[in-house]
Amino acid sequence: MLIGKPELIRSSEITSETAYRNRRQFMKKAVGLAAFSTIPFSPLSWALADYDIPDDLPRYKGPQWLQPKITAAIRNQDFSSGEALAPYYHAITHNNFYEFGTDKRDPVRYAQQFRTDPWKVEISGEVVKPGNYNLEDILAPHALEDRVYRLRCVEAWSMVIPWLGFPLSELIKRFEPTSKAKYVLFETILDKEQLPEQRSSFGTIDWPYVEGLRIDEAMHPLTLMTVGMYGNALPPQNGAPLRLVVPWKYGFKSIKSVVRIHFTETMPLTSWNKTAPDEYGFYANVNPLVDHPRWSQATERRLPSPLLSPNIIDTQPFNGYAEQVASMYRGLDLKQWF
Ligand SMILES: Nc1nc2c(c(=O)[nH]1)N[C@H]1C(S)=C(S)[C@@H](COP(=O)(O)O)O[C@H]1N2
Ligand SMILES: [Mo]
Repeated sequence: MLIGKPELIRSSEITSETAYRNRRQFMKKAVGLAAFSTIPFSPLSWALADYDIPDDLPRYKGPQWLQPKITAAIRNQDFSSGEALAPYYHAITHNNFYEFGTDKRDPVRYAQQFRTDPWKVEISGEVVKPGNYNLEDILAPHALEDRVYRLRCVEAWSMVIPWLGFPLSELIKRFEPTSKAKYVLFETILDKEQLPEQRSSFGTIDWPYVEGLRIDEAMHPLTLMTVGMYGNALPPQNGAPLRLVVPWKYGFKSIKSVVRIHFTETMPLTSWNKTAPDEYGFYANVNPLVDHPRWSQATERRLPSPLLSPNIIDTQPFNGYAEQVASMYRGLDLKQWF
């Protein structure tokens, strides 16, 4: 079981500039070695957790009020697989955020002026305490954790990313869902002025982007609400200022720039499921045995993956999190409920 008593270390103690510089040489070696290492909690994974962010790349600071939270973030060593992290450059320049365009480079190109503060989040539906809250107030009681997760896109590429966030379950409990709250729906901001693709008349998605989880999935300790990555605030292209991360599901479930969390009794219609129901299911659990109608899901390209010598690895059931999550789907036909 991965979810145990976490070994708590202040994230800031090991992500400072000087630490980064001192360890840079050692890290380079460690990154090379780690590709061949499968030992989960070895000293290697410790070294890898020190994020290699080249000086010429932006670090997203986020609003002033978020800084103390980021600095105080605790590194949760239980969520470190020993796999090489995606270089920061890849994580912030190879994105799916269709509101900014469908090309992988569109989000980094067009999202830089996106306004992420002030930001409101509406909590609605089957909860005792609905309301329209400032993000700062939503986050106030939650300490941030630094967790490394695999992100597996339905397009068969993947990255390993260190997130800064807190369990969604902690947030949900505060708003007291009623007994009718069987599903949770998440909605991305709708803003034609700022999001070019929402103005386009031949887009594929019916905006706003919506996603959903069953309440037990939403309450699962792996399900993370994130506000940062690589020890910094979330870049706009990665879903600033508030983004869901559900590591055992295809990436499209990890909805970005969330403005609404809504509790319902019935299974919500979600964006990709509405767009192409034969290709994208509600559950979208990573499953190497159920192929996409147009391509295999048995393997994935782990980024970075050079075109001429692609880094192809086997896809794992539930993206490698089966031990923690498979029991939620006992009795469910995963071929039918893909
Ligand atoms: N609002 C919104 N959220 C989204 C998407 C999107 O287009 N719009 N794309 C999804 C898909 S398909 C993936 S793979 C991940 C990509 O996250 P990344 O760009 O941080 O790697 O975001 C998901 N969240
Ligand atoms: Mo994706």
